[in-house]
Amino acid sequence: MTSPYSPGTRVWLDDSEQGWVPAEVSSCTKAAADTFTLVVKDENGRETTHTGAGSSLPHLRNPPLLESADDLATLSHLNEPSILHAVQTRYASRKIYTYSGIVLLSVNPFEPVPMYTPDIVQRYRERTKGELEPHLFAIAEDAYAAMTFDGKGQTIIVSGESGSGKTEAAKLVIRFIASPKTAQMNSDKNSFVEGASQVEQQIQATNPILEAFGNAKTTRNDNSSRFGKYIQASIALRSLLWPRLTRVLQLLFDTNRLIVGGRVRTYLLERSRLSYQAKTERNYHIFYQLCAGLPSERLEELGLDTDYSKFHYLNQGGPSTSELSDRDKFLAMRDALGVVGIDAAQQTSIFQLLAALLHLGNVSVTQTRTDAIIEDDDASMLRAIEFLGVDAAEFKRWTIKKQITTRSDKIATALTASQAVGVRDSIARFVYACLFEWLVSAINESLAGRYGDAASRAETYVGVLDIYGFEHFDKASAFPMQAFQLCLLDRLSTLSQFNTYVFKLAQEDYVKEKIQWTFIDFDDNQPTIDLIEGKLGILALLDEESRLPLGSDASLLQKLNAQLDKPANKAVYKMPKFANAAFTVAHYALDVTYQVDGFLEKNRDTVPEEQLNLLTSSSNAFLREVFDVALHRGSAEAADPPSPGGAVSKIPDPGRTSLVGFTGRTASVKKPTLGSIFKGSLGTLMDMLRMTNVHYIRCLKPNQHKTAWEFNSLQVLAQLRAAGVIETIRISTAGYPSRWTFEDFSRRRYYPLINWREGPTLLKREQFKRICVLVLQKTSINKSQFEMGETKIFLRNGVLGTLESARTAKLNAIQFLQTNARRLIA
Ligand code: AD9
Ligand code: MG
Repeated sequence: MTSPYSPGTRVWLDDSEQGWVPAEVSSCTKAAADTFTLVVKDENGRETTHTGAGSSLPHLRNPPLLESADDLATLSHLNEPSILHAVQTRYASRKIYTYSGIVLLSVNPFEPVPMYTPDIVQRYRERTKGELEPHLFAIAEDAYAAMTFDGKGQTIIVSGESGSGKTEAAKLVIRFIASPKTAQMNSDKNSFVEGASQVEQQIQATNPILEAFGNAKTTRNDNSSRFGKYIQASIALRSLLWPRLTRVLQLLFDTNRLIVGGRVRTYLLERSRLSYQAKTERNYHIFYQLCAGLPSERLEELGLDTDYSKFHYLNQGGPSTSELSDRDKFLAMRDALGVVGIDAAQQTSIFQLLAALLHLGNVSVTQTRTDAIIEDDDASMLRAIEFLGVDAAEFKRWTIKKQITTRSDKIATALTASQAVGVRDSIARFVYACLFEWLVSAINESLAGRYGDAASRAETYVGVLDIYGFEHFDKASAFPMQAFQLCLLDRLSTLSQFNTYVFKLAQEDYVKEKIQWTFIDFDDNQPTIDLIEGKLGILALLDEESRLPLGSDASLLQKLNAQLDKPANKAVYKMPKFANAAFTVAHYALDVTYQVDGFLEKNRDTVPEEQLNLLTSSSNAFLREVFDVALHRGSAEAADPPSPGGAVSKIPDPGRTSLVGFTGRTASVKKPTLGSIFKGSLGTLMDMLRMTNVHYIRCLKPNQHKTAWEFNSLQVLAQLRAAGVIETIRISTAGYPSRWTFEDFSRRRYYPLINWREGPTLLKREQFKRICVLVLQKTSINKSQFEMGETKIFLRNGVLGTLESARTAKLNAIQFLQTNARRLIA
């Protein structure tokens, strides 16, 4: 065996600080059969000796020309150091985007970059992906083109850890799609595109609203999304019967992209933040915006103050980012509310409700020796109940007492102060979650659009999925938000490999067709998915325990261990070594330890029945409407998803299970727990993703301090690994993305490529394979680029393009001949 390591060969050496450093081979000697001894000199002239075989020797480095390739899939040496190096070199020259096969990698610049100006938008319109520098606009355009081509819905999945740039990317994609062809995309991120149609403006207005109510400052990100979001722009096609023709027509005649509506779906808003924030974090932006932005007389009416530190729900965390930006954001947010049709009166009601929650958090609960007490004249309580429109005595009663129903009687027993605070906070969280639902619903009503003449057109959509990021270094995860995100990633990684052409079935096809093939192992996440979502999986057990009156975290853990700690789950489920109230799940990205402490409480997260009755019969008409929308959204949508018709109505609705998760007055309906909402949302979301073409944007966070243009190799490497980037490229370059039966390939498609004298005159079944070979010879396709199976021909990436060009050229030539021949005869 010859060595690929001749003197002068460029290689990578392991380095504990940078991951790898470049080096050059000085000499290579054969030690044994396949074993070589290399002497290698690094950049600083330091020599080291390495003996080994195959992959235990240093990784090969790519030729300089390829080192910062646009597309990692084109690297001739596809190894971790080369991939990392390419991304790093590009980032150093201010190129934040890199293709990685079908995935776009995006490294956060942490400062504004001039890459999204109107002329750049126009430049990426109607260009195919490889034509220009990698960009998220190219992915958006690719999705748009795919949609107009076959009418199928498209989803762009944006993923990455917290603060990596998902939300910014999602916003830019939506802005690209929802702006007119001649858009003047404003460089100010928060203003609308000039010349955008009403519905385009409405789609863009969803951002400042949802960010105000659903984003907050965290340690990782000053504007961290605390909910998952799928936003779609519905686009009218002229005709679905002739999709190709439509594309041509649109290129020729259409000056406007026919955005006819849109829709937002949200997932699992983090509710605990409403009543508790860590020292360095904040509550939802909206509260600070309100205090900074409302005129002083309105503040006074609502009992608010620019000094928000008076409020318990706002003073546990860190300071406001800056009052100025909160005020500006408030104004932008209020304009946006107007754009989606939430009028001044409704805005006033929303602000009043938010004020009510702040006062609620200040209700002081004390305790006698055993029982909780709230003073009758507690000023905060009086304000809160006034705004909430509920009776003071009743409200107080059911905050400090709980009702127990026995067989014959109802008895009210006293709560402790901390239990009463728990009730108080649960009300605040519940009302806020309902308000968020109401907002989403109001937004969707306005986005459902007034179709006008577009109603008669077939319709499809491009959607963007922006999920909350987890932190790679957080090994202990919070339930349910981060668990949801991780489970989604588990599912997506399976889906992405599914989409990377070579998945299990494909490999089985190779075997069936008896082609030369070494099986490629890839992490199959099914065991983890089953562990969590299976019939007797974690979520099912959690739900069962939550429904037991005497259920507890400890007995939940016992059940989990009894059920799941078995040899079959060895790789995915672990009990902690020490007597810790926790369990560990091996997710795709990383192993996460879940502390069971408070699991049940979080899963139930319910407001006492008596408080619910009180709130839902409030004298505040707006609040009643909020509950009505939020509490009935689940059942209403299950019956008839209010989608804007056409192709969209066939899509299962992942928002069907209401976030609030309570079906209101129908007593017979079980209150869904967070776990079951979680499972439902995940399932329907996956169903929808499967029905669409999926495109991927993977965001990377280059450092933990949010410093512009600082690249920490080890941190990026960890993210590339967790995201399966390397794995995905490896699989996609190893496989055969196109496969045809001999008959389809020869008779149906490429017969014109062979000379009629060479080809058999009669196309018999046994001759199809021979024609395939002739076609490939004729077009000089290298032997390494295809494989012949028993009934099918398998082609490597790119071969089909060559064949198609050859075919078009041949057909044109034939047509030319025919035309001239006719002319001659005539
Ligand atoms: V989280 O999971 O919601 O906590 P994201 O969404 O991944 O997170 P986000 O998009 O909010 O991160 O980006 C974090 C910050 O990075 C932004 O507030 C910007 O300051 C910065 N950022 C992200 N993308 C870009 C960009 N394309 N250009 C300039 C950017 N700055
Ligand atoms: Mg975000």
